[in-house]
Amino acid sequence: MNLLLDLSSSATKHYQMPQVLPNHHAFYIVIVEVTWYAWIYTSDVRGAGTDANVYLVVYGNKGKSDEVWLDNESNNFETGQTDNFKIEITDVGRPYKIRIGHDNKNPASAWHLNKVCLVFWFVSRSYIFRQHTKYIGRKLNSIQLCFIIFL
Ligand SMILES: [Ca+2]
Repeated sequence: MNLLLDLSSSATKHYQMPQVLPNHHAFYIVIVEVTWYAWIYTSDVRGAGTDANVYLVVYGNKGKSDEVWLDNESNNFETGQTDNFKIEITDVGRPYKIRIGHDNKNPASAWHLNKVCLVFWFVSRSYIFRQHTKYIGRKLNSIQLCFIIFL
């Protein structure tokens, strides 16, 4: 199934106010946002969980998203825990890479990430980004604060 063909029927379209060019021709900029679910799997190893604020950036064949901060009312990203977020991002096309990291805030900020699963809700298509080799943040004085993970 072609992912790109399905976007138009599932996307939310936002229309900005019309812009007027010097020659008085008006045009509209259409920003298409797409809904994904992001499943974040924190590793089940000692000290894996974090209380820092976590963000996600998705890179696809049509571009990259803004940073999306992942938060809800739960204590997220605890050891062995899976957290699910619904995110609305610009249409990046088919994902091939993500950047996921945190702001190193709060004492227990070190984080050991197992994997990220992005699910395109409309066609139940999923992409799994695996990362389970190291910590980021305030552990062993790691200065790395994000993972860049390819499919
Ligand atoms: Ca936490």
